[in-house]
Amino acid sequence: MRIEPEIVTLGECLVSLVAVEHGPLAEADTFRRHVAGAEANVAVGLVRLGHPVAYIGRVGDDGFGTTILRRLRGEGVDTRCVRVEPDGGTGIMFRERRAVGPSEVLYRRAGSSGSRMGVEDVDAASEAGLFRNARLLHLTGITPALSPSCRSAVGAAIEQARAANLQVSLDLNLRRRLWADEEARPVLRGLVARADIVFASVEEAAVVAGNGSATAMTGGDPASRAAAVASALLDLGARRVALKLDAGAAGSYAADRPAVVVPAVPDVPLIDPVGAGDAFCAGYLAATLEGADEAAALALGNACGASVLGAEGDLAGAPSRAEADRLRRFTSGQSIR
Ligand code: KDG
Repeated sequence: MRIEPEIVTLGECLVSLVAVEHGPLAEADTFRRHVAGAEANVAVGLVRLGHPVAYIGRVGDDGFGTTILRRLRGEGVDTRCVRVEPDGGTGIMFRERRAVGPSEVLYRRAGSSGSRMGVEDVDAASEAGLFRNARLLHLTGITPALSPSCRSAVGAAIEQARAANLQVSLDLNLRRRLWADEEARPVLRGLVARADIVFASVEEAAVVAGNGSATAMTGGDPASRAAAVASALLDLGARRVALKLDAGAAGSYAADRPAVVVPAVPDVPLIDPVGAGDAFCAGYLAATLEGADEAAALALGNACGASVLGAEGDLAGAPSRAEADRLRRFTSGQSIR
């Protein structure tokens, strides 16, 4: 018997080849294969926490597409609306690992099957009944950056979600290797205006919020900067805003009344930070769907993010429910602002 999805998401799932050794990409000669893609990471994170997810997208009819499908299905993600393109190719990314500073990413995804998703994929998902009993549509700012057809697919998914009374969550996930801030800003602002829950780092939120909040980025403590950009996103039309402070290292912030700050899980060994933001979204969304308040949702998000930091790969460290609940105990010291 098929379990109906509670969450629907769409995007490009890629194979990520992650350097085994730390150092610059130019020196990397051995890579390990992982499944990646922000929405897929959130999907796996939610399923591991006990919330059924359906994924909409495309992969090529090649070995990497098979890897992705096996992984998603093995995790229990509903892939009935993932199309395998006979004439396509699965997107690939290469990722170096740095002990210090940000890691470089090399995309090989232009024209990939994932980037050829379009409105017809969303229509097919609707006809398959994916939206009928779901509660939430999760989107990221990566998908509209991939191609005009992907951008239209995101718009169509929001329309389907609205018609079926789903909430919409959006992680800004600004990817500067895919588009310039000037192109991204109006598109992401339009999506923020239609979202119920918006996730972002403070820096991404400032870019999307526009000039006014650039000033807010220069002064004050992290929570005041978070408050400034969160209020800009709320003004754009978002109903709830959850921010990662210092990429999650300083915890997270929700623009509630009053606002809530929950510190990060302390002393987490940093093996691989990529995917931690997606795990944060999964934890926050799971808790929210369970009726938790903002502080509890941030705490579960922080716990899931911390778990991903400790494992190589974009989704490998996403915790089970029991693991997340254990970690959550270390992140409950909330402060109210
Ligand atoms: O959030 C992690 C993602 O960035 C990663 O899994 C790959 O989706 C990805 C991207 O486009 O960079």
